[in-house]
Amino acid sequence: MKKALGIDIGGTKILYGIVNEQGEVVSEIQKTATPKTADEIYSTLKKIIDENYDNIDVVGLSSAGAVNIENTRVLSSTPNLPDGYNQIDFSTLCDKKVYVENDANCACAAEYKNGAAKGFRTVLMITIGTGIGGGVISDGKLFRGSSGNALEVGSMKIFADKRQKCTCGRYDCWESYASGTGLKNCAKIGAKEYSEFKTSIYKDKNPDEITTYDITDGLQAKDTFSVRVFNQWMEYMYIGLVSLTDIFNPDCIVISGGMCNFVEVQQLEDKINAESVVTDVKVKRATTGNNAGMIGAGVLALE
Ligand code: BMX
Repeated sequence: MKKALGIDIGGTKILYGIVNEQGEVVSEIQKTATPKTADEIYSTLKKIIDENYDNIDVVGLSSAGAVNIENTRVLSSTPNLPDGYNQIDFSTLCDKKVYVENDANCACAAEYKNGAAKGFRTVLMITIGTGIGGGVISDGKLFRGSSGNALEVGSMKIFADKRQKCTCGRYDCWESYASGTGLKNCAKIGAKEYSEFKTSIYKDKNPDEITTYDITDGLQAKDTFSVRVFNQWMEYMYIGLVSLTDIFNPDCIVISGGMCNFVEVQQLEDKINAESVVTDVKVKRATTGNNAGMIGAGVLALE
């Protein structure tokens, strides 16, 4: 069976391991801090590939950002990625095939091949972290769109009246309401609008300084302000997901990413099935966890 070196380039760490065609990790998983410059990222990747070269057939890279149709470059130039990152031609890293794919598309492939969506046919995967990414597998194939950037769902507009500026510079992107960053934004607005703030454990905090973690901690502490903020956030999550369900008609939706443990999966499933045109969709939490990008990149590179 052929093997890929799967590498997940994250904002803080680069995670890597060898993956087979079944999406199983067949080596030790290793990690190293993500360097701050594009040049250093390139040389770190080169070193990792050189060390594993003799044991692999191909290399798969997972990265946040839009990827070109040839799967050789990351085109986005959002503040999350260092200057020059979008100039890197990853195919020059070695003489074996090097395939780069968006992190959410990789997570979708990983969940389909060997995770929560194994056995389903049409899978919508949403990853909720700093931003929101998405991927769709339709009849076993990743849906890529005309230029390879389908399912950049974090950029989907959910209001038309320019209520909130997104980190990308545009207005009212879904991720500015329903990501980890979105939860912080919901808290900031809620502190001004909800009477519960006056009795909240955070009442003395500057609303601009309430963090995502404050709200998730507040939930555990049953702080009524945090609960209301969280419910509003879940509502934003839901309105995006119900529309995506109507568009893609998935039989399974997988929720992954750093925020997935806080999402009420059963509640989402019940609401989506009650209100979308499509019925009988299963909503599941991802099972490949932090390894999703690495596994998915490997699996896709081997296809
Ligand atoms: C953003 C976008 C997507 C990515 C998603 C989740 C960039 C840099 N990122 O919408 O490509 O899939 O965030 O990324 O353009 P995460 O880093 O929040 O997991």
